[in-house]
Amino acid sequence: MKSGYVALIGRANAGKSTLVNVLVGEKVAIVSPKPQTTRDAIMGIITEPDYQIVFIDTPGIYKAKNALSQTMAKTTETTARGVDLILFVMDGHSGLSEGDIELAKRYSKSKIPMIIAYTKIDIMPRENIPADVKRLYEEGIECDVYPVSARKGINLKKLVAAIVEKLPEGDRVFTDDIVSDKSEKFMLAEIMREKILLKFDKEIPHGVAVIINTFEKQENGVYDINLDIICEKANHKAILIGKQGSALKEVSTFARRDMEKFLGAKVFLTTYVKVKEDWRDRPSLMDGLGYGKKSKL
Ligand SMILES: Nc1nc2c(ncn2[C@@H]2O[C@H](COP(=O)(O)OP(=O)(O)O)[C@@H](O)[C@H]2O)c(=O)[nH]1
Ligand SMILES: [Mg+2]
Repeated sequence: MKSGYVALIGRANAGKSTLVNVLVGEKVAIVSPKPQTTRDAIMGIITEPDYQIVFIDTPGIYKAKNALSQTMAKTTETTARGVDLILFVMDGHSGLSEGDIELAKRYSKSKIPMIIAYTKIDIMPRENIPADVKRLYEEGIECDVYPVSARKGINLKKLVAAIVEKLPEGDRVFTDDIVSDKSEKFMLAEIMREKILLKFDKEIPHGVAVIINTFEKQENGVYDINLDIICEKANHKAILIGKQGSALKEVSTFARRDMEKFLGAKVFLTTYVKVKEDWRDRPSLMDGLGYGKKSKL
């Protein structure tokens, strides 16, 4: 039996969370076209008779601008140190950046084995692939590169086989019915945050945190969910709510539908928008919103 931890490392927006969700076959991490969608290290687990892979999706690598993104960058670094394999995710569609190369070089020199998933090949000319692979080798990054598409499911079996081959022999860490280390409550808050990321632009979604106040199954089988959307500024609150509540109603409807899919039951959802001035720069507030040091791996 092979078993081990695999950290997904790479630029924000490279496609790490999408890849983990597809490999695990269930949504364990939210996805959006905006960078910094993932804030925590999230585990996604595949268990088969002869192997168990515990993926750890990280927030990714980028310049930290505030206390929240500093914590996120640290989460990525700490996660990468304690694993059996690094799965470096590169966005083939947007092309190799100097930052990608520098980072990949650094990780390839560490003692932990590394594999590169070169993703999004469904939306790029295939003839660009060999040039990028050549460039990586020329830069001295001599690990296996797997061109894949998470969205179209291209080459994923080969990628998984390569991962399993590099994992150590060992017993499974998790029982075989578990796909994630996160609670239902965490996923519900994340689903709300995903819908906000998809609808709103710029700083608004990045300044949002979601707190689940109530999560209860009623006797009729319907889940009663009550949550707060915390934003940083009064004018953000106005935008989040929209004209006569239209914006909030729209994102709440999308969130409720996804929550129902996730829970397999009807949901009665109530949402409130509250302001906590500049919470991303205030570590004491971050603790309360679940992004403090205590809540890290
Ligand atoms: N076409 C295509 N888009 C992808 C693929 N993987 C991810 N994306 C998109 O890339 C964006 C960022 O993905 P995400 O998984 O959140 O990236 P992360 O920041 O690295 O976790 C999202 O809009 C995804 O839908 C892929 O294989 N093909
Ligand atoms: Mg992500």
